Amino acid sequence: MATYSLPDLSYDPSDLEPHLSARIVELHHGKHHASYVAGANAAVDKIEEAAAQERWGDLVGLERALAFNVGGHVLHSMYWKNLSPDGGGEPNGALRTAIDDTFDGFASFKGLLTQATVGVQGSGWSLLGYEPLAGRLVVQQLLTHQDNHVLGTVPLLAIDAWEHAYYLQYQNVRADYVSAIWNLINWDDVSRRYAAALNVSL
Ligand code: MN3
Repeated sequence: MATYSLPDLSYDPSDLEPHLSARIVELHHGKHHASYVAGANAAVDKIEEAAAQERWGDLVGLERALAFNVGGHVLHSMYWKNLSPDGGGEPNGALRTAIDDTFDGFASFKGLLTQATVGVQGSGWSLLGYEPLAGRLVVQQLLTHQDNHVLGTVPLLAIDAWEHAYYLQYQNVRADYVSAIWNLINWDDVSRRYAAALNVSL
């Protein structure tokens, strides 16, 4: 039995228009995300096989494949929930207070996360996360799905900066995609993740 499975979207692909086209969402979820799910299951199986056959030299590549594919599955599973047809605007409550305290206001935070996303070199993601040791919010920039991650940080909001996330609609202008994505952010989902993250200790 497969360990990982592709989650359904909670909305129709066309529901994120005009900010994200239905075709992008269909391909991104049905092809790209699905490939990371398949890759994650394959990596789990191959590590079991390698261990059973004591092919230890295979572990370096297989562990890399595990981190890449499970990372992709985690990030995309979050991404779809972080977006909503009813999203946009600004957060409120405890998350808003933390953003204001940490980043000197929502506008400054939005600028930082925007630039972190636009500035990813090649394929990667930006994240708003909660770092439990300091007990503070942090903006991160991931390369591919896992490199550059601040270990232990609980991701709250993940923005995909791979070209497949926007190229069909925005071509090479990643900044226009990032500008549009702010209209879809599901702050209720991000706030729920923040409340849960506060209970994490390292
Ligand atoms: Mn993607």
